Amino acid sequence: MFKPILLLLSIPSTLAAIISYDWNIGFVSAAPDGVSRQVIGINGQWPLPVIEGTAGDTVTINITNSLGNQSTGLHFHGINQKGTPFMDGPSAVSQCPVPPGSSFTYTFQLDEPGTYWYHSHSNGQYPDGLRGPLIVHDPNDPYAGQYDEEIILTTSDWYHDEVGTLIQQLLNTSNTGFNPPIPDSLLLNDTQAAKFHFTPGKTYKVRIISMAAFASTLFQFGGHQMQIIEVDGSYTQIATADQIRVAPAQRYTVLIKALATTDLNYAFLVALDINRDFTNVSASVFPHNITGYIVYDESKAYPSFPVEVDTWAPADDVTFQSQSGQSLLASPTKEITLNFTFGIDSQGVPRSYFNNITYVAQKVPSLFTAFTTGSSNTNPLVYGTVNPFVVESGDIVQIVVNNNDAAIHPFHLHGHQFQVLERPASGSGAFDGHNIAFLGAPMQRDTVTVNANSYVVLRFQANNPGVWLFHCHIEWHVIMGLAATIIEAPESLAGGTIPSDHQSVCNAQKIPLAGNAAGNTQNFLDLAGANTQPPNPDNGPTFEPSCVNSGSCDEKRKRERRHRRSFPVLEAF
Ligand SMILES: *[C@@H]1O[C@H](CO)[C@@H](O)[C@H](O)[C@H]1NC(C)=O
Ligand SMILES: *[C@@H]1O[C@H](CO)[C@@H](O)[C@H](O)[C@H]1NC(C)=O
Ligand SMILES: *[C@@H]1O[C@H](CO)[C@@H](O)[C@H](O)[C@H]1NC(C)=O
Ligand SMILES: *[C@@H]1O[C@H](CO)[C@@H](O)[C@H](O)[C@H]1NC(C)=O
Ligand SMILES: *[C@@H]1O[C@H](CO)[C@@H](O)[C@H](O)[C@H]1NC(C)=O
Ligand SMILES: *[C@@H]1O[C@H](CO)[C@@H](O)[C@H](O)[C@H]1NC(C)=O
Ligand SMILES: *[C@@H]1O[C@H](CO)[C@@H](O)[C@H](O)[C@H]1NC(C)=O
Ligand SMILES: *[C@@H]1O[C@H](CO)[C@@H](O)[C@H](O)[C@H]1NC(C)=O
Ligand SMILES: [Cu+2]
Repeated sequence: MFKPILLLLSIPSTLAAIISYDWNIGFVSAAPDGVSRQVIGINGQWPLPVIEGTAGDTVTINITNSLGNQSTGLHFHGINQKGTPFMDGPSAVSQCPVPPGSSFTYTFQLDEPGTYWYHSHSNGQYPDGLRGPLIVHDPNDPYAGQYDEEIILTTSDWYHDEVGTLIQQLLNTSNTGFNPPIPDSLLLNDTQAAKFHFTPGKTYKVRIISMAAFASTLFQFGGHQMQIIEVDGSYTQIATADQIRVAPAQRYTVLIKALATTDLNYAFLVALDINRDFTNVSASVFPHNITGYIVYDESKAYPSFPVEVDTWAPADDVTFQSQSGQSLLASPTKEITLNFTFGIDSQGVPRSYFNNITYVAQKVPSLFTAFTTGSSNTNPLVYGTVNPFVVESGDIVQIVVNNNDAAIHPFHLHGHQFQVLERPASGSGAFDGHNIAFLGAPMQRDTVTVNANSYVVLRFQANNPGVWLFHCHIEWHVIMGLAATIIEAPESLAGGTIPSDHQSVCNAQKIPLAGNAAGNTQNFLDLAGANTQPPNPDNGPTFEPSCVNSGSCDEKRKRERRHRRSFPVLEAF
């Protein structure tokens, strides 16, 4: 039904293909857990199609926004977008949101083999269903011959309310406990009845993808072990595990060997982990479990008891060794420390902060600011309140996240697979700056969890010019502002050309394409008019045509806010 059109290019030395998709994005009704609701579908279908190709292929996706009342956009999570930073997808970072009625074409190369996914990166939209798998096959697979078949298994928390409603509860002045919306259920492959059919003697390569908005999922297969071979698009040396914990946006590819006989069928348990901190057993709550089955013989009974797990002690990914053998990157030439906290802002709204700054989307998408502010683009000031960090080409960048919250959070960097150097236990406090020794080849991935009241140390080499978000992948925390912006090699971004599709969708909404964060093309250091407060109310993905007509949503919202208030407003906008 979703068969991509394959056009083989006659390039002599390679067999790279162009894989084209034509996607009409619109609401459809679905009931994956028995409760019917409106979800965001593609070409009238949900669950969504798989994007699939081989490393080196080019993907082109023409999306048409038929949602009617929401803007949209797509991000291809884990794809590095080398040379195409304007195809990364986050609204206000590398593009303007695509308004209802508009089309937009994404074209990019599948640069590295592995297990990825795509999702909306526009105003917290993906929990309404706009997310699906993205698989890049490997002609030079180091594990070729060690498995017989491949299976995708997605996992996701699920809500019965739409994102817009959940955002109103989240960003509510009465939400002083910073409570995220709690999921209503858990889905496996967008159903609650996932089954593997195994044949004795075969080995299965299972690509586990978390498309969750909030909660991690814990996996244990009855009677079968997992051999982990890939995390987030980076091969690992084989790591054997009975349990894994898959945080939102993470992927684990595991080999599972079928047993020798068809005597029994087996269950596997997937538990939604909404723990504030899963290492604290007394705080353990698993409100949603799903039992799936490994079926050898349909005519035989399924196990009558679900897998019982007394203790979750999932594999520690920091102990994995990268299969690439790439040793620890040399001492950092650029260090970025991000202290993460929650707090109430001057309007009484709960927010999340890096170094006391909550991310505020700007008028001009940050990448276009880098393109159009000449040599001033090396000055973080021109980007506005987006937590900008400028790194130079070739820098060895070390990012430290100090998590001052009593829960685990998954952090994701666009544009790179970073090395994970150190992630101590909960309660370890802030990183003290010591030199890090690492034996062998550190694991690389694109989304890493940080334990409660603890830290993580990451490293990557600045070899991919672009503007890349670094953010918590709990979607609710992104909405609360937990994001920073890496401005990578700005000197090679200056003068960059904004593709015509981008120009059209920005122009259609009167969003400026050039200048600093405020759209000032004369004086790049004059930030007057830049957004300094997050939108309040935050209407999430809702398209606001009135903003377009008045030229600026920000101006319109300010007016509304002033009218609503019956007391003097002291903060300066
Ligand atoms: C994308 O799809 C829309 C709607 O079908 C169509 O009007 C438009 O021409 C397509 N764009 C490209 C580049 O194919
Ligand atoms: C999950 O869905 C994918 C298609 O998205 C399918 O290929 C796969 O077989 C399904 N996995 C299971 C375990 O049913
Ligand atoms: C904000 O929270 C209050 C108290 O819990 C509730 O009455 C109100 O409906 C909430 N507002 C929204 C928009 O959800
Ligand atoms: C563990 O969780 C319980 C229940 O939420 C809480 O009372 C206790 O303080 C927590 N312990 C630690 C060490 O965080
Ligand atoms: C889910 O599974 C875990 C592990 O076996 C168990 O502790 C928990 O009670 C289960 N929760 C529910 C609601 O069944
Ligand atoms: C982050 O927190 C640590 C520990 O409290 C502190 O030493 C450091 O100065 C803070 N860094 C920033 C950028 O705020
Ligand atoms: C952040 O805010 C806290 C509390 O208001 C203050 O103690 C701290 O100095 C601030 N840190 C920075 C880096 O501004
Ligand atoms: C947008 O339209 C869909 C489909 O009719 C509806 O379910 C949803 O509630 C609407 N959203 C908003 C914010 O109006
Ligand atoms: Cu978070």
